[in-house]
Amino acid sequence: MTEIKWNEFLIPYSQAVDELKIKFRDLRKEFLEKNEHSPIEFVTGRVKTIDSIKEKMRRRYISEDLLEQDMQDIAGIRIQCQFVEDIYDVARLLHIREDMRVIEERDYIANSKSSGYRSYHVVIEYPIQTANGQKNILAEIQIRTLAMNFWSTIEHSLNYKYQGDFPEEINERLKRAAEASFMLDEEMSKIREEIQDAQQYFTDRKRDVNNTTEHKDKK
Ligand code: 0O2
Ligand code: 0O2
Repeated sequence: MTEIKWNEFLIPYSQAVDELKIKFRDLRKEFLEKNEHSPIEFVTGRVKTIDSIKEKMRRRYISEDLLEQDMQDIAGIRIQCQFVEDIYDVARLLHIREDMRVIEERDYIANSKSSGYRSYHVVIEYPIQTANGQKNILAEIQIRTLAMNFWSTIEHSLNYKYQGDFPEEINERLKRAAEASFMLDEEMSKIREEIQDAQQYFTDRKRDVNNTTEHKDKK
């Protein structure tokens, strides 16, 4: 077996992350332009580092031959939403798109992980136009609320420190924090309409102020 030329191997993944970030950020702009609530709040993305790919290959017994099909998150996109309901709206939007194909979904909101982790994962097949023609790659889209993201970012950094082997007390506190964050999401969902009305009011006022300033400047 020939050694993988990593930099070359990662080119289509990097292109996919760049393209998908632009597409999802544009989708948000489209909602705002139309004066509608955007289910997308923030979009980030990354290509897994070579070290992290190699570590996961060892941990999951993935051979080089099966890397492209068995490691679904070499290209990773993260979409943050205000409300839990938005997550399912984003998932629906992914299904109707013609520039990607949903091939797998994992609902860690309905079935949270034992760590307390909540998020909705969608694996897509995405075509990339390369110098040698089209190449279909897999990408993982993690859709979560701001509260879920807060919890998982903190837990992720603690994981680095403890390598997953948390002291019991921290483990318990993390689980309680996950519950608290879930309750926060539930409470926010209950007053969602009220919040969205307030946000609409705020946007309209900002627009009015901008229009008045523009009008004055023209005079
Ligand atoms: P971590 O792990 O959070 O410490 P730009 O497009 O210029 O605004 P840029 O520099 O390309 O931004 O980075 P962007 O879009 O902010 O994306 C990098 C971020 O991707 C990471 O920040 C994470 O927030 C996110 N990310 C990290 N790991 C994953 C993952 O496994 N899956 C997905 N879908 N997203 C991930 P950090 O600080 O690099 O990483
Ligand atoms: P990173 O550092 O985020 O890039 P596996 O990794 O084997 O457990 P699998 O089957 O590849 O899982 O996919 P899964 O479980 O749908 O998604 C794995 C990714 O989800 C992880 O990527 C994390 O980004 C995130 N994730 C899953 N469980 C947890 C958790 O308990 N806490 C946090 N903070 N994130 C989690 P990686 O590969 O771990 O790497």
